[in-house]
Amino acid sequence: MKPRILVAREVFPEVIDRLQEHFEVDDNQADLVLGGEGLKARLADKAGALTAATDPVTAEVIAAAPGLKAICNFAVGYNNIDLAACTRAGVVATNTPGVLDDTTADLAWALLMATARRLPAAERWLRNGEWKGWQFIQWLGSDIHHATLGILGMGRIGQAVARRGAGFEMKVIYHNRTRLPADKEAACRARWVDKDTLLREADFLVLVLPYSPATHHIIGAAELALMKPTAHLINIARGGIVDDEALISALRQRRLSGAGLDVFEGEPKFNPGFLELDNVALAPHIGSSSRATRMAMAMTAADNLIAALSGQRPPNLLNPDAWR
Ligand code: 8YV
Repeated sequence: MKPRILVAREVFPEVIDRLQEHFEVDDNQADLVLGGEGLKARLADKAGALTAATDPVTAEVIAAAPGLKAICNFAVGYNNIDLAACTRAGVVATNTPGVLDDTTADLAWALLMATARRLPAAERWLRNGEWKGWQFIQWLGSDIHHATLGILGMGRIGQAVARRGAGFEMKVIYHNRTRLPADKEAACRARWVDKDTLLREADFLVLVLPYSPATHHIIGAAELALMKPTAHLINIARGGIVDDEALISALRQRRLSGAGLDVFEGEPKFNPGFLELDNVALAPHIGSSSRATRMAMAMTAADNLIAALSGQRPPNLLNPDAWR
């Protein structure tokens, strides 16, 4: 008999077809958000699951699934998974690093350019019929070319964001706990600086950090106060890394010029204060959302699950102790 697995969110039919070659699949093509209780109920008789960053794989969920062997996230971030609880229960967990780097870096740039040139507000103004005539001094934005691009968190996606800075002849600085080797710094034309210097010097600060208790509100009122009033903040990482209340206050008072945000605290709900601001570009967590990349993410998660449940070490194993 084939092992039974859950696919917790809607995925492309090709992914379900592939999984059905190996497993008895309980899918969720209706895309109901299962939440903790739903996951507990649907995972109880399963050997594995494909999960999204929206699925809370808590210790309680894991405890309710005695036959569970593998949780394969179709996301690079895995703050939705209690990794320690997985390891204790001998459940392997995997993510999808690499396949979404360029697509997510592209969105960082889309948000950066949108906030720099005030596109969302200008478009709303145009659509509202408020464009009565061209003016020389109208919708003045910030220059991107030759500005300083700052990156907090210099993993694969941070490096992809940095490399794109070359086309705009930007100065690139970054902060990361560990400094990159010289060849990678050279490929990104990036210079390591301490965090305060990064905050003080960046014209565009892009956040690309994983979310954890250690990075909760790593950008709050004190950090925002160090930034230039002409600077823009871009968050493509996770809500909770930024203190949204503090950010709204800085943007409202023009202590910060603008922000481009793909992620929010408590999403899909978010602080309604953002809607009152005309100096933000907002997106509904679509960093990796191109068809090709979402397909690659789901197929990578499927590869991990197929490996894990057939006794092979999954390529993107997060908790080697569970494998042992
Ligand atoms: C996901 C992401 O699409 O990979 C991540 O960590 O944030 C996105 O690429 C999203 O989290 C849904 O799983």
